Amino acid sequence: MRLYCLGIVVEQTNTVQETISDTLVDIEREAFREIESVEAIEAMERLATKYIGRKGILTAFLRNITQLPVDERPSAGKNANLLKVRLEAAFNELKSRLESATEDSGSLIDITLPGRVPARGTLHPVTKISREIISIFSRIGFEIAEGPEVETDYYNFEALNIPKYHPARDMQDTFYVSENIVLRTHTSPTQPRIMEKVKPPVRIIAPGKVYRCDSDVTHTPMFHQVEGLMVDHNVSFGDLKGTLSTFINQLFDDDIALRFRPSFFPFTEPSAEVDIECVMCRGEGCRVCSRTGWLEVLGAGMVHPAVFENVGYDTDEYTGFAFGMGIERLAMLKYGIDDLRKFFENDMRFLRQF
Ligand code: 2NM
Repeated sequence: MRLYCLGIVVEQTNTVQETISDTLVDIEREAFREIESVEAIEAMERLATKYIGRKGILTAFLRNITQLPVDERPSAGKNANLLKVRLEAAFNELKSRLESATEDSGSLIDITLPGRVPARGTLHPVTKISREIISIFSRIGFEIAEGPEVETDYYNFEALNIPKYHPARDMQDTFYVSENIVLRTHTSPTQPRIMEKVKPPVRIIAPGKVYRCDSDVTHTPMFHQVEGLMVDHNVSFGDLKGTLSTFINQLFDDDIALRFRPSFFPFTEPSAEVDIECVMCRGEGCRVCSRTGWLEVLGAGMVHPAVFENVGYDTDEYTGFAFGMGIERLAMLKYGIDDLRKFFENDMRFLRQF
């Protein structure tokens, strides 16, 4: 006798019973192997039709049972029906799994899409130029010093030889927190704080925020300064000139002339205002330098003996120079920014350019 199952003719070499159960086992193994590789509903439905559909393999098997000896038909029919139940369950389970995968497909990650680049910030021009200034002075042996922005009257004024009647002490210029506490009006107070702690040689720059009670087109109540100080045996005005000239040439990446004009600061003697050759017109005269060919960017001088006495330095042994400058002003010149207010507006179109 021959059984036509799985589309192939199974030769009956063993007993009929063995052959039938072998065939069902083969059908089951083949069905589950196929089920495992199905990835789409359509393929699953074709598979269900193939095995348990009206013209399917299992249906054909059941129909052929009549060809078996009568006493073997019940168990063959029972086993075939049990297999049909198992396959139906498997197809149902597979179907719901495929359907939920389809519903979820909106949240599936398409790894072939180009990545989303996170928005990156840029350094503020004040940060950028501050780092550059620090880097230049570091290379010529200066260390970085920092002090508090909320400062005592003593360090902000007294230690720096700024007398009680000095206009800088007026409420119009200084933010007073209380009678003896101010928002520092310059970064200079950092210097007596350091000098009190360390003996010469001293070579420091003090960058940071300063505050003045002043606000118009060319003044903001907070701005940035860098002050420098060098104290040692035999420090001269010539050392000051060389240091500032080196600094300016490196900052503007060019050979730029410097001009020292006599001036006055309570904490230096002699004092000078330092102009640099206009970096816009190279001294020709333009709108930026008000047709003078020069830009005033620094204040400087030899540290006043009164300042040294306040910090306990021996004025017979040591001399020193100091200088100070506004960072926004240097950034405007270096990057060609024409309006101070741009630094504080945080307009992304402006900031992104740095
Ligand atoms: C300036 C101009 C000239 C200065 C002086 C000192 C100190 F503490 F050593 F006395 N620090 N900074 C100084 C000197 C600052 O800014 C325009």
